[in-house]
Formats: sequence, C-alpha cells, structure tokens
Amino acid sequence: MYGFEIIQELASVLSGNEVIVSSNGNISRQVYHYCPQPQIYLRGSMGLPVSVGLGLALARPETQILIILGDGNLLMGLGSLSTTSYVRPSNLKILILDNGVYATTGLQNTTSGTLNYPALLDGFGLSNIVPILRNDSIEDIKDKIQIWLHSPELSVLPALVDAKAPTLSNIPLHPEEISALQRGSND
Ligand SMILES: Cc1ncc(C[n+]2csc(CCOP(=O)(O)OP(=O)(O)O)c2C)c(N)n1
Repeated sequence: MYGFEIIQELASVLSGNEVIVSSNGNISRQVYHYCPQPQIYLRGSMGLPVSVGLGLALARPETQILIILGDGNLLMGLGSLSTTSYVRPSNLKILILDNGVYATTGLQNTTSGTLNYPALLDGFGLSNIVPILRNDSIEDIKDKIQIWLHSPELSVLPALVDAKAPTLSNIPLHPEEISALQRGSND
C-alpha cells in the first residue's frame, strides 16, 4: 500500500467539514490532486505541519482539522506532538504516512525504522490507533481510517506505507494564493 492510496481512500470518506494540512513535497501534491480543493498544502515549512494544524484547530474549533505528514516531517518537528498533546483540541486528527524515506528529495532513508509508534505516541500522551501496516487488508485500512476520523478526541493514526518516487507535478499555487483560497472558502 502506498501513501497516495491511503489519501485516496480518505478522500472518498470526507464529509466536507474538514480542512487538511499536508506536509511539504510529495504529500501536499497528492492531497492537491486527490482530495477536494482547497486545502492547506504546505510548500515548505518542513517539520511544521503539526504546529500549523494545531493553530488552525484552535482558530476554527467548528472545523475538523486533519494533518497528513510524512515521517521526515514528523521527525523534524517531533516536539510539536508534546504541545499538541498538552492542548488536546478534539477537532484535530493526525495521520502519519511513514514510507521510511524522504521520497520528495530522492528516497534517502529517514531514521523512522527504529520508531515504535504506539510506544512513542503513548509517551507523548496521545491517543493512537493501531498502526496501518504494509500488508493490512483494504478492509482493515478502511476501518482504521474510520476509527481515526471519527474519534471524539485528538487522535493519531500512524501508517507504514511503501516508498515510491514522486510522479505528480508541483502545485501551481504560491503559498499566499493557498491561504487566500482557504480564507475564501470560509466566507
Ligand atoms: C528544512 C528543510 N529541509 C529540507 C527540505 C527539503 N525537503 C523537501 S520535502 C523533503 C522530504 C520530506 O520527507 P517526508 O516528510 O518523509 O515526506 P515524503 O517526501 O517521503 O513524502 C525534504 C527533505 C526542506 N524543504 N526544508
């Protein structure tokens, strides 16, 4: 299972009352191509999707905020999990797509192979779903997405996925245009 397939599955079950914050590089391109627009596609700010999503969840408590980030982004901004756990907005959900590499920049290995997600997230005091594993059935994956998406509290879903070089083109929007589109959708 590739990360983009999980994004496609998620896209098919969104209600419309969600804003996705996606990490820079390939994951933002996939969210741009496979999910309804507009969303918050980070185009830089590596390591900051959890911080951005946390701020958005606090600013828009009536909206479900879904953060989708890669393992490289997670590891770069790990401290933001502690802040998020402390603040605990119930309208915030975090999906980690761990492909074990920095796919966007050439598939260099990250250090995520040594992570034990349930232990890590428990240590931060974060409610977490049993991770999606590479050989999970599609039914298991759908179930885990549903449990995560409809959790009444802050929740985190780690997903171990296969690595693949990016195939999608860059998002044709400047960050200022992305934030203007988002403001417009909220009028
Ligand atoms: C501070 C910083 N360092 C490096 C980069 C270059 N860079 C852009 S995307 C990316 C990889 C992100 O990895 P991950 O979050 O695991 O997502 P993936 O590319 O695997 O989908 C890197 C290293 C950057 N944009 N900013």
